[in-house]
Amino acid sequence: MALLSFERRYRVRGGTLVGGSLFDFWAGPFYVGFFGVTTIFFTIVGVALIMWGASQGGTWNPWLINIQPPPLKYGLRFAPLMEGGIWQLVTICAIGAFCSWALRQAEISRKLGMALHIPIAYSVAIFAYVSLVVIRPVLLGAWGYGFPYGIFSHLDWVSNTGYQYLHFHYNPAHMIAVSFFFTTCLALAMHGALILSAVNPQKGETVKGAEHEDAFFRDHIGYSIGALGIHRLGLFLALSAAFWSAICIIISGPFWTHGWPEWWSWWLRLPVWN
Ligand code: UQ2
Repeated sequence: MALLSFERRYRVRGGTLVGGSLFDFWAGPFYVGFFGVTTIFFTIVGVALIMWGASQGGTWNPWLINIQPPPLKYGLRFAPLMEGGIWQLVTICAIGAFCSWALRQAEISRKLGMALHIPIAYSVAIFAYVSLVVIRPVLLGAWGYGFPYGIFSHLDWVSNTGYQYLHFHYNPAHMIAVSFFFTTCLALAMHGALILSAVNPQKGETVKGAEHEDAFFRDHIGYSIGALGIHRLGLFLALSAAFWSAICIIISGPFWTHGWPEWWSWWLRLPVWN
């Protein structure tokens, strides 16, 4: 069946959260919807602002373009455009575009009668971004604590911010986040390898099913989490990685101002050592 004639069965009306049937149509393969319009709007305005900021920055070298947040002295107020105001507007556009994208996912899910796992998962990524450019700057009292929009400049920001806490890898929430990132890789590597080994056989071999997949892990480690379970685990691991990343930077400054290695002195002070 041609892709589009197959898709047509799923091009159902309704499920919109805003705008009723006004934007309930497709542009080629893409569902539009109210939030498709707002996504395009915020993206075009945001990219135009970045281009404008870049044009004032003295370089078009893509590695070096840098849109900086305002100096700390502006606190949580609007700054002049050339002193971080562009960064503030770009941040508003980015959050507008990301939230529009999540709400468009929600409309498509509703339209198809599906649950909201995808928009909820994507929202955790938005939360991680918002922690860096809104939550932590607000808790610290200045937009200047946000990270700059530029390839090298944001790397410099991450390095400098890490060194402000002497050794960021001692941050316990950072440790949890890193562990979740690695475990996500482990789980996806196991899952990808298992599925390919079963359903993409060599010539002459037959495709295997769930029984083989379960049997492999029962034989190997005495336990199979199951076809549904591995996807629940994968989503949990990936969302946990993003969530603890957000936590590890929000607590750095607003809730802990010393070096992170020092945080562990509670361990040395445990009365059990007396
Ligand atoms: C599994 C299963 C799958 C899988 C994988 C497993 C049939 C097709 C990868 C094995 C996964 C286990 C035992 C969990 C590992 C735990 C961590 C924290 C990485 O059993 O069911 O479905 O893809």
